[in-house]
Amino acid sequence: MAIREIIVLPDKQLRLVSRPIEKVTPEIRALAADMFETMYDAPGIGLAAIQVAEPIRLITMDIAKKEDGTDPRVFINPEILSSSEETSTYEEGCLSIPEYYEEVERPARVRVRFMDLDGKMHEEDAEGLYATCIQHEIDHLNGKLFVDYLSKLKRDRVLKKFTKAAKLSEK
Ligand code: GNR
Ligand code: NI
Repeated sequence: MAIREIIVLPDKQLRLVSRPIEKVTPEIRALAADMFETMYDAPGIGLAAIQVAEPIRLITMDIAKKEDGTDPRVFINPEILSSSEETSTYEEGCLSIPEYYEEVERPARVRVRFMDLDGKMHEEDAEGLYATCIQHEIDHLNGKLFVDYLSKLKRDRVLKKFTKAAKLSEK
C-alpha cells in the first residue's frame, strides 16, 4: 500500500470524464487500498480515483463519526438513479482545492446504484452528509468540481489563486 499524490487545481486532469470499470482486478483492489490510505492520511471523507490521477469510476468514502470508528466504503461505477426535489446546503471542501470551503446546495436525498469490490451490485438511499459526499464524488468522475456551483466571480477567484500558486512553485 502507498499514499498517492493528490492532484490539485489547476491540474486539467480534474476535468476528465473517468471511464467505467469493466472488471474488478487485483490492480483495482490495490488502487482502492492506496486510495483509502491516501484519503485517511489527508484526511478526507471521500476520494475519487481521478484525484490520484487515475481516470476510472472508482470512489472511496468513510463518513463515520470519529467516536464510531471507521466505515470504509468503495463505490464502483456509481450512478444516481433519482434525486429529491428538496435540497440541503453543506459547507464543502475538496482535497483537490485545499483549504477552500464554500456552501453548496444539492438535492437532499439521492438513490444510488453501484458495485462493490466483490462485484456485487447495491442500491441505496442516501441522505445528509452521505448524499452530499456521493454527489461530490460522482461529480469528480464527470470532471466536475464543487466550485462549478459557485458564482463565476468566486470560481474565477479560486482558480486564479491556485494558478498563481502553481506558477510560483514551478521555479
Ligand atoms: O474531505 C472532504 N470533505 C467534504 C466535505 C463536504 C463535502 C464534500 C467533501 S469531500 C472531501 C474530499 C474530496 O475532495 N473528495 O473528492
Ligand atoms: Ni473533492
